Amino acid sequence: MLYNTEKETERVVLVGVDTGSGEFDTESCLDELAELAQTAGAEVVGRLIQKRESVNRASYLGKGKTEELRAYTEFTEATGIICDDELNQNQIRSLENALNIKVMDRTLLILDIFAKRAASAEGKVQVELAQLKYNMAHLTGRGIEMSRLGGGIGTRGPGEKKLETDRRNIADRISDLNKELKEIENHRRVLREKRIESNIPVIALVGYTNAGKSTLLNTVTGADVLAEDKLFATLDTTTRSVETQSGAKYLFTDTVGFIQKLPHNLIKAFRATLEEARYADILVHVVDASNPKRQEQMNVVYSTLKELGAEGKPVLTVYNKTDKEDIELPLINDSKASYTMAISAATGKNIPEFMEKLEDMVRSFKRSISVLIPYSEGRLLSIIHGSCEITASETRDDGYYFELYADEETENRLRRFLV
Ligand SMILES: Nc1nc2c(ncn2[C@@H]2O[C@H](COP(=O)(O)OP(=O)(O)OP(=O)(O)O)[C@@H](O)[C@H]2O)c(=O)[nH]1
Ligand SMILES: [Mg+2]
Repeated sequence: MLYNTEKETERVVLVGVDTGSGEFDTESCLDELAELAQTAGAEVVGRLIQKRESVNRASYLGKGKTEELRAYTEFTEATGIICDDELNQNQIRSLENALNIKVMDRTLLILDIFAKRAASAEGKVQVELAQLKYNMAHLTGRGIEMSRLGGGIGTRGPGEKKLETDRRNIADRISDLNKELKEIENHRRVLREKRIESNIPVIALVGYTNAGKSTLLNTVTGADVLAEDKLFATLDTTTRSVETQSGAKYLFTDTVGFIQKLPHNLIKAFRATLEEARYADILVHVVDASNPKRQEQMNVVYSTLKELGAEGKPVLTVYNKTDKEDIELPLINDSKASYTMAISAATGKNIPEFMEKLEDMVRSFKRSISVLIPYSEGRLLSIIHGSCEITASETRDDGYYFELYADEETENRLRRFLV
């Protein structure tokens, strides 16, 4: 079989159905789809929206609209279309037959971007698994060969490798990948347990894609995580430790951004990565305040957190990018958060206040106590240094004196020495 190795830019028409429901209006869904398409390397040459009560189960669009789309794709010399909703097999086939060009959907596009960006072994396994499951569910035999192997977007496996297309081999590969993923998850669990044992508070940065999570991580920790004006710049979790001005230690974890209609297979495949938020002590919800759809994006973040079982954690919401001029005011308090504030990760505006607020929140699960540890109990010092925030210390005749913030468990262990 011949493969097209030339890197021709795919020219795509974006297609949506406006049913009048959903968090976002259809135009802004397509705006986002356009960004996704550009991120994947395609050129958007037009868009078409059909208003109808519901999506057509058999053909996505109605008959007349499909005909209009055919004329439009010819006129714009499009090489493909991207539909805003995940298409079923029948819809793909029916559109392909009518249009004779490549038919893609939002899910495929996101998978393609993820495939391009996956860098770690874990990320690659997760993406390939999600892609193969997508292929299994959507295309059988002819479908894959006919429509997907022509080069361009929507065809890439992780690291530019060719995706398995034979149905039987796909099943084998999926089972291998699942095993690999199990091992990776175990490894991650061990790391997580170590972290919990160390008793250092874990802060997870969550938020819509492109909100500025990685920029905030870099600003706060001096890390060097890729931050880009692209959707899904971050695919792997990065954890960095930070020491605050007052000497408290925290672990900051950057995570994959959320997006509306995040493909379910991807959520499943990326569960281990996304789940980091579940094990955090505090969630920092980073919002792009300059985005006109910020409220809708916040809602998506909360519903995704719910799906991941990470709801109910203490949340600190930060309206980011407030250095920009076109911010719509007022920035209302996020009712789901314990506290809301405005910052700029890029310029550093309000970052010291942000760190102070975090410290307050961490301390609010800890109590301030004073202890006098006799010299004979020196082994307790490692517990104190490891898991408490020390605000004052002194060497006295009868032992070591500390004023500190301790969690309940540590307080119980130190109970005998309270002063
Ligand atoms: N003006 C301004 N731009 C910012 C600020 N914070 C981040 N950005 C820009 O916003 C874009 C996205 O930032 P990232 O830090 O990559 O966003 P992210 O949330 O990690 O995005 P993903 O990893 O793609 O989910 C980059 O171009 C940043 O330079 C800010 O405070 N002000
Ligand atoms: Mg990022």
